Amino acid sequence: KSAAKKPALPNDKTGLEQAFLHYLENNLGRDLPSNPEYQLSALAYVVRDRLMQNWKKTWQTYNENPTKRAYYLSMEFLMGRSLRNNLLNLGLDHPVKEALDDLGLAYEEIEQQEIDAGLGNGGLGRLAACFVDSCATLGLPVMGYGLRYEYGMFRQMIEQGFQIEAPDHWLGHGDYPWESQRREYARIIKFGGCCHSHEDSSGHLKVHWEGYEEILAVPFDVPVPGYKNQVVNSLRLWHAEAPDAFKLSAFNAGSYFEAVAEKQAAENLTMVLYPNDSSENGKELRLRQQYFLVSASLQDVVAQWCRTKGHDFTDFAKFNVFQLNDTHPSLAVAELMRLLVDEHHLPWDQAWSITTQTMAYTNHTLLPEALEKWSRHLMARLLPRPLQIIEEINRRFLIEVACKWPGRADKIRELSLFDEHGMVRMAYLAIVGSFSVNGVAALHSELLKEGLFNDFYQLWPHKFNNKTNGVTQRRWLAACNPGLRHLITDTLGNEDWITDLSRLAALEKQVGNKAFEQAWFDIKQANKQRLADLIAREVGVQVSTDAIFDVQVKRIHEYKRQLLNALHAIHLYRQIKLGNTANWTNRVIIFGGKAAPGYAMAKTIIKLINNIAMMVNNDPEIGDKLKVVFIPNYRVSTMEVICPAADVSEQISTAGKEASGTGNMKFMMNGAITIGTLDGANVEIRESVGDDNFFLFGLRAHEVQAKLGEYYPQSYIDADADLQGVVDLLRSGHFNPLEPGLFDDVIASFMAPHDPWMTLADFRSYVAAQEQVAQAYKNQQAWVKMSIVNSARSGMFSTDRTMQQYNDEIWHLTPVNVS
Ligand code: DL6
Repeated sequence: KSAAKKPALPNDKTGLEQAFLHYLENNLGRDLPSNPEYQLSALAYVVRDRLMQNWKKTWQTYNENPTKRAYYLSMEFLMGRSLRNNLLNLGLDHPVKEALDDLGLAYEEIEQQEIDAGLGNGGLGRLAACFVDSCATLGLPVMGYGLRYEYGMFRQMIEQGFQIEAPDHWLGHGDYPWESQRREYARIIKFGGCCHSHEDSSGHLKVHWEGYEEILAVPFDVPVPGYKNQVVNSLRLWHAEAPDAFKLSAFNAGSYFEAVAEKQAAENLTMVLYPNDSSENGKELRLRQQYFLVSASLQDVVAQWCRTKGHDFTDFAKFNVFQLNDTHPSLAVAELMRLLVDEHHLPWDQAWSITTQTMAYTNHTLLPEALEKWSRHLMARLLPRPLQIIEEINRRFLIEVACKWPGRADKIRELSLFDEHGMVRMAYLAIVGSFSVNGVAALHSELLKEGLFNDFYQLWPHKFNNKTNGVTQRRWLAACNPGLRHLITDTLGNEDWITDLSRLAALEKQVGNKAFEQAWFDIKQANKQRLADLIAREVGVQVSTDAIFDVQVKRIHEYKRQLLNALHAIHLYRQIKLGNTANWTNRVIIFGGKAAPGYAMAKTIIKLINNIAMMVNNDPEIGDKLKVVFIPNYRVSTMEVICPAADVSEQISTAGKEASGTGNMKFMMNGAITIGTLDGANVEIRESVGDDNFFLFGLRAHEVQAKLGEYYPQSYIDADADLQGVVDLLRSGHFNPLEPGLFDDVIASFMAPHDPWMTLADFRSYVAAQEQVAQAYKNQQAWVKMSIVNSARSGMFSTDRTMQQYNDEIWHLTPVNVS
């Protein structure tokens, strides 16, 4: 109550200026002009104070109105920078800029000092960050739980065209101003040892997990403000430490070096984010990370429950729901059972009923190599008790399977939580233990039901649902595209679209309004200039903003088919060299993205793109007709410059492979036109904008499926002189004169009849769609219209809509009012 009564901190220009100077001078010991790093720290403290006020008020509101809460468990939260977003959501962006202006400081220069919090690989982690933003804006009592990796996603450098990885010690450059350590909520996590069972006095079998090693999970809380609603939710990130007792006993035993080494080993647990987005490599440390996250978070929630309810778990499921972000936290199913059965002595059936009413699982991939499996041996060594619990879950589940399909041993084999090699199928564990299973775009959710999880769908059709992804328009439009923000707000007469993106629909009335169209065009050109400056700075290539900015930025993966785009670049290059340039439209093809360090093919694709770029960009005959650039170290803050500047958004995955995509939504919102296959959320984007405002090409998902086993890449070459020319040029070594054989594997991959990505099958229709793009871009007025329509119809791709659906259909939380 005392917090609520305290006078609010001043948010006017003068008050902010004084607060800034106070921190700069008294806290950091610097006078103006100091360097921009100090300026960033001082400004962050000013913002933090204001967040803290609302944070306390939010906690107080939650505690005074104990309602149901949701917990978003995710191994990744790709937050990026926080300053601009926090200022926007607190409504401080204008006064802060004025205050800094008054002091002769440039806000833009200060914000550049902030290092991205890159605690995620790509789409899945960034989605989690958008989700928590939207939940706070909707006033939903949702807490994020993740890991505080000391090293986030690696820094990518390009040397001689090759990807080089460097560590991302994002915390090492100073303190992270947005976090607060909360040692009082630290938890002990157990690893190793063995289990013993005995009968208790009432004849019940009790299991003891003994001889385990302990690691301390220390939480660091990051504030997540809603948009101008005084709500500040929490993202709790766990950091691993050796517990003090452990250190003391080792030191006392005289094993100083061993003790230090073991302390180091404990802290290694949260040292580094695994940089694989679509394949799991079965590393022990990764399993440790997953269990650490799950156990710490569930213990936290259960302890909070016990503080008010003691050991009475009757209503636990009415007040708590856990959303599992992919299978990475699916051990939560076993861990909640362990806590309820072993530590709170609930009978199995009651614990199972609670668990299966509180867990909800989101699947993010159909790729078989990304479906996690953990070896039973490894689990037995590391997590003996959770493994026993999984075995018991499986035993009971297989009885259900047998009842559904009597006499079908094949079903028992196929649905067992353990595969024929003794690996635990984590997706199956998640499905069996959850009341809700969702995909992340309409097509993806259908494919899950039809294919991958069909048997489970037959068992439990009611569990399956779709929640099409989104992105937050606050970061991905309002904050990153200030020009468009102002035009939209001036045109619509208010900023309501910032919390209700469907309002953008009204922009469509402006199609045909010359002044509006001109303003729209001018903003895009200014954004293109900003990106051109970044390219000049980071890549050393001058690009003209009169050319089409044709952008593909995302993780480098064969299924995303950067290779198809690269073949198109070679095709355009070849056409120019052949003199086929009548009616030409200049184009800049922009790539960006990281390859998993162990993914050789993806790394060679990066090298190929860079070699093509080298050849194209240095040929005077090519000039401005074509430029190819690879922007190094693609991350959230680079996307904030890229997506407002794109004309064309490349979403060209093999149909049926991309679960949703979210970059596609960011581009659309900012007025880029998609060239894409019918894959993931592209399907819904196309439905929203209509066929005239989308460049469609390629095989459909069922066609890809039907071609498996009957795919002959050579036949496409034989039938297409352009493709033949492109492949011949590549094979001739034209792009690798000094590196013979370098691209042989890449060529072999798209020439192979078993190429699952069917790159050559889509080449012709892709080139045709690109020709339409080039012709359409010539008519600037028609292009601007398409751009406006794309943005105006992006309403449903806000995570505000997504989270509303999670809440209406899965969580059923009551929004809070913080005042
Ligand atoms: O749902 C977020 C994001 C989707 O937009 C992408 O289509 C999908 O590839 C990605 N999935 C993953 C999971 N991969 N694994 N493991 O990153 O999720």
